[in-house]
Amino acid sequence: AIDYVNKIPNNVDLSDNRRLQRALEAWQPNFLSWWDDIGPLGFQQKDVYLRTATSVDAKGWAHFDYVKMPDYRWGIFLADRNPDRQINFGDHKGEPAWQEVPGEYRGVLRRLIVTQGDTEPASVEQQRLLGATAPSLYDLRNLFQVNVEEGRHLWAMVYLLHAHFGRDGREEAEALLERRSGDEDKPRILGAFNEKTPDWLSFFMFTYFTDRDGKYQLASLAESGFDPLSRTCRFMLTEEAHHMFVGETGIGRVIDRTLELMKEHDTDDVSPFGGVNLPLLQKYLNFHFSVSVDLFGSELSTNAANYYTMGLKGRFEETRKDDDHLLKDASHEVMHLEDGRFVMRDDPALQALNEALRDDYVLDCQRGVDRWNKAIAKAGVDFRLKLPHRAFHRQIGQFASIHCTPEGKLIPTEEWNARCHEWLPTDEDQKYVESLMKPVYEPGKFAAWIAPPRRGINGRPIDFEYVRFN
Ligand code: BYC
Ligand code: FE
Ligand code: FE
Ligand code: FE
Repeated sequence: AIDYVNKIPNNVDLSDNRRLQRALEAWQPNFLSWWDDIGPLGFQQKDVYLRTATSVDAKGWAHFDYVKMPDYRWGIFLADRNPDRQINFGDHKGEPAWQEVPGEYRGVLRRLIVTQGDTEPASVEQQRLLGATAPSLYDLRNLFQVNVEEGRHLWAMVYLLHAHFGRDGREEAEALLERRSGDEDKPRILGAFNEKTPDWLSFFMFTYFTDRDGKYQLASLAESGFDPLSRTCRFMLTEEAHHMFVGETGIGRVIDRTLELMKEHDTDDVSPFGGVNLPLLQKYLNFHFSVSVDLFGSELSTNAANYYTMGLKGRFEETRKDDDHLLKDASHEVMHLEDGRFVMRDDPALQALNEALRDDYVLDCQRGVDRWNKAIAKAGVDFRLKLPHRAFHRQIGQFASIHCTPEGKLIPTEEWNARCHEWLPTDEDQKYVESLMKPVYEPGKFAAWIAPPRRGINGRPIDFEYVRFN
């Protein structure tokens, strides 16, 4: 059960550890002032119909009620401990899972936790202005639900830093509140988290593609031999599912509305009617997919091999895989560029772990694209959305130095410069999307560019007052 009496809600018996409790209570006001400075603009004093965790088991952990965001009970929730848990891969396979940080891996583990933690507040910063242009109260509420949960994910990592990394950990926890998304001097650590999320189409793409990186990274960290990290990631994953739901259904609803307008006006070009054309949607998809695949790191990485061998970060669904979980002799097929052509080559599996995780991720991304395409096909429209080639528009890894089309045709830089506007959103495209972003705050009403959802939140009707403008 979760202790909500404590200033910091938790299920880790925080009140038994006075030192830790005091350290976290000292960090808490800094978190709140960060939230106040850079969290959702303009809605801090509104009542929002939010979900709060009441217990960490799969059934009925959620409680829904009106909350003002600064009063959201951010806290520390770890999935239940399995006392028999072992390390399931790498050099320490078969040993009992660590309850404390192994001294020799301290720096590496801290870095992994900091990198994970850094993305959470970054996304809140990126989404700060979106409340001003929400397409409905339903969407506004979903945005804020995602925001408060990303705030809680920061708490999850800060708890680990404070509880297990002493003074270095406390300093890193402060630094997590000091970096800023997109800041020239103090940027967030990973590329995608310094991009802008200026409009709701970007927000839905972000929650579909970038939060899904969260799913795959958290799932890999949930395999960690460091048990507290594993347990906190397991609970975070239950929250992550809603973020990806917001993305998939958000894009699906944009498509539904576009198809409706295409039919109604018997045209492919719905921009005169305030809709999002399918080719424009494809450009947004190309951008968000490419910055998100970058988040998996280089195709071949000694960092990744070390994380695995040390037992710190596993593979997606590690324990379901039927191999030796050491991978010293295993290989993995990786795409390379040779003599101007893309070829598949077997590489050592340990070095190729980033790429293997990216493979899993790309397959998962494809599933939603297939569902969107089904709706498009059903409407009798001859257009299909496609994930771009994985070498398209990359900044990280071996493809960062080349240019190729979304179909995977290598092209020289001059051609890229002349044609990238065909594949990525231009200033004009962004201006058009921005022109659609007019807020709709009347219960049950939706902006003209997006269809209503099939159902409301927690069994409430679609025209429920999800955010109260009191
Ligand atoms: N941008 O050996 P490599 C989420 C750096 S999302 C900038 O290939 P490695 C969320 C790399 O740090 C999940 N730099 O890297 C979603 C390294 O630097 P150093 C976030 C990058 O270490 C939505 C160098 O390049 N969680 O939760 O194997 C909303 C060499 O690269 C990038 C995690 O990422 C990049 N994209 O892999 C809210 C999990 N990629 O050492 C939240 C923790 C690489 O040369 N992180 N670099 O200075 C990791 O597991 C690893 O750090 C990475 C990178 C997979 C990200
Ligand atoms: Fe998160
Ligand atoms: Fe998320
Ligand atoms: Fe996330």
